[in-house]
Amino acid sequence: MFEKVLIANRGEIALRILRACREMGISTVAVHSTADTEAMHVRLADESVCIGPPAAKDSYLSIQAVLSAAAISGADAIHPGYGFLSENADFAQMVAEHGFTFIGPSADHIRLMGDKVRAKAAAKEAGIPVVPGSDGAIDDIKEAAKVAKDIGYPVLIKAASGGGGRGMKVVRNEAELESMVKMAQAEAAAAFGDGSVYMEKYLDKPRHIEIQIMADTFGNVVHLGERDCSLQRRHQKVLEEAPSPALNSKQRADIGAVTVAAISKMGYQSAGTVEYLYEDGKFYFIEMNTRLQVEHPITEAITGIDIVREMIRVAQGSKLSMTQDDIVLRGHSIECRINAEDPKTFAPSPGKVGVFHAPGGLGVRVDSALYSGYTVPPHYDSMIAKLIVHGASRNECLMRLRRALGEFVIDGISTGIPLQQRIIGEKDFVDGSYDIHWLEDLMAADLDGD
Ligand code: MV4
Repeated sequence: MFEKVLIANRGEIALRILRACREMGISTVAVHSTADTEAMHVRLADESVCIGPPAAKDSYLSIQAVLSAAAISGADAIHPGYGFLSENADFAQMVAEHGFTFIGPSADHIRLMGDKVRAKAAAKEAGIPVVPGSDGAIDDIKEAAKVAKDIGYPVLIKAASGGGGRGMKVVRNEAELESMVKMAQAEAAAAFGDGSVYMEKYLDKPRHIEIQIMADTFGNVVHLGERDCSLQRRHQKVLEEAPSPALNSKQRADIGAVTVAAISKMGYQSAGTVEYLYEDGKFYFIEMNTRLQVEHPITEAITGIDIVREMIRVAQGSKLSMTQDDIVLRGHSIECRINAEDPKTFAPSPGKVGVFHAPGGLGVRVDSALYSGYTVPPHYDSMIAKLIVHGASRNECLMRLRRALGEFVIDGISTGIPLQQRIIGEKDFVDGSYDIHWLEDLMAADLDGD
């Protein structure tokens, strides 16, 4: 059993992990940069270690600094949260080599899923449906042209080391193919130090639906249903909901079972998310995330399961505390990400918060490290709060969300609250009929001046 866990993160997710540890009787070590001495995660932790200057590369991303903090504090295990070092396979490996437990999957699984070509091949091999395309990286343009003709244009060129939408190119016809592949390879080599690219059929108007899984070291694997993360802008999720308004219970059970069987075969352990594009009733694997995700609370809301506690349990060698039959999805949940940003230009808006007042009441959860008088530093991600609402039905959830957004007070800085209020008032959103392009189309319509 762990006695002390070091939390290698900051902000709301550091608090989230700290809360799980405290409820389990585990003491906590916060790490922080010199920009975060007044941060809430430092105040709430049992002890804290300063690991460097404000720039993330010299503090939260410094493997050496984090491992030193674990050594001097006598921590048993390290939880990486999301972002920063959470999907760095070398970090996971070094954590283990230095005698600590990494609260997450094995370094090998992180490495496998970090290479999008290998990840796709592994998913396909394990029985997961994938997008038709080149089997592996493109090394012969003639062969690629043949495959493209077979699957039909448009096709999409993706970087093997990309992910998160970086380095993708849509190719509309054969005349463009060679130059686009060469351009994509050059850009990928410059951006990721790996020029390999692969090709897929371009899906025109898909939804982004992801399955949350949990696995222990005894071979037990469960899924906790799906999240619909289609509402995004420039590959940043803005609002997520569970369950997806697009799926029925048979589709949910089917894709859940396929995903669990595949994860079992791979021998994966810890929490993980399998990302799919969903179009015309069919699922296509795109990536797997080997970390705790920002939007995990909506799954916690509809399942009643503490995902962070389960991650800690399986990392210390305990069994999952539930089986698939124990998991019952109840009601509907929506998360709004609230960023410190200009509502029109989306430029980051750090600075000093005046009054901070979070909404509350039945079915309302706010995960945030903000407090009145806190200064949001300019060095990190601009997400400052997550509002998570739960209701018996989607309609109840929407009414509650409208009420809760109206209660929020964050004085002194600009936030994305008005954007969220706008989104949930749109008819398409209320109807649940939106795809991955919907929000950007809505924003573009604004600029066109209507
Ligand atoms: C696609 C796609 C259409 N067709 N693949 C973007 C992020 C990366 N994880 C995968 N992405 C996409 N892959 C095929 N074959 C469209 C996207 C995509 C997207 C996916 C999920 C959420 C938001 C998105 C926004 C733009 C494009």
